[in-house]
Amino acid sequence: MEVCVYSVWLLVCVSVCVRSEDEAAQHCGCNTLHRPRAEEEGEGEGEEEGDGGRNVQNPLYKYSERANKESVDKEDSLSKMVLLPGGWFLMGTDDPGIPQDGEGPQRHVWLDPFYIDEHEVTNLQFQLFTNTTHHVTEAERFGDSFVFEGLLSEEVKSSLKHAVAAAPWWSPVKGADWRHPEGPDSSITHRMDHPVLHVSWADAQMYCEWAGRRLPTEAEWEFSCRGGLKDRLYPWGNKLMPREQHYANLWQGEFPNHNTAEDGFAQTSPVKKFPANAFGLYDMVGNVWEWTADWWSVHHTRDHAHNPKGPETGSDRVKKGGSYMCHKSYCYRYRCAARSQNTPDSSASNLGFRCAADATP
Ligand SMILES: [Ca+2]
Ligand SMILES: [Ca+2]
Repeated sequence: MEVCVYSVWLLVCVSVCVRSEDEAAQHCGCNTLHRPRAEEEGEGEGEEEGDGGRNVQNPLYKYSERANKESVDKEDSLSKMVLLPGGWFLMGTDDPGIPQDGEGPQRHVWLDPFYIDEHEVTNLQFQLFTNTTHHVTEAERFGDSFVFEGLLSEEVKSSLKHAVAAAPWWSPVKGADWRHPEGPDSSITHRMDHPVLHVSWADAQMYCEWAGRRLPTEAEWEFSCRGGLKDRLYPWGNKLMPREQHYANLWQGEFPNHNTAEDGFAQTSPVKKFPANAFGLYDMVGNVWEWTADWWSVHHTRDHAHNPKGPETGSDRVKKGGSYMCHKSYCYRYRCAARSQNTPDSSASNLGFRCAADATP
């Protein structure tokens, strides 16, 4: 039984699904965070959508074109990339932790060789991008973004009028953006090596384009996560904590009220703080969720697929890997087969990205 409740916060209309206890155990609420669609606000008529959902009227893309013409020495600032061989691999699972997310069925997928960033894009890297291109993120343009309430100062908390019904740990916070992850009174000064937050899908796409890269497809991301292992839960195997060691920045304790931070971090961690997988990739699960290029669908077949790119169109984009907010009791999504979604203009304090690139020109 699922009952949907709609609450309005300023111009933000958030759909929140109140579920049975078992279903609630699988929802951290972060896939329900979205901004009002154009038709909800009666705006946006005549916008051109094309090129895989890229809005060609969006001024953000003009920044990118300009940036690409500029001679900027950015190579040193970009993430090191790992060349992966591709080939056949098993995507998804026949033993889904969260069946309604479309984790199954398990299917044979072929990938051509590709490159992928060894870690999530950091604040320092994103800062060079914005300094060079003067890119303004969607959160900055909208003037707010979603923040996990447990991270907010008392002052910001006292200014909140509404939390998200049934997921009260999420609040749209005015002035929250990638430079101010917990609202106007916060900063990233001491977190330049942490993953950038509050970036929308378009922001992520723009960064990767500026870097001469692109977002990974969901299949590429999952291949990367698996690190060459077959049918395992995590990038390192099936046991969450081999030798009692933490392999990812997740949530320990009782969600959402008590994070013991046993792994050393109550919120994001600097990239590369936890062990790499066998491909040399860091934080594939945990730390922050990562946008992928694909539109969201929960319907898959067992048909063999070559370089799948997801549905032609959709309303949400796929994100992978879970975040520092994930706990088995609430968001068992820190597995390679796990997946979730957000509308492309969503941004939040646990969502980032990394880039990929073709191996052949
Ligand atoms: Ca943690
Ligand atoms: Ca991650």
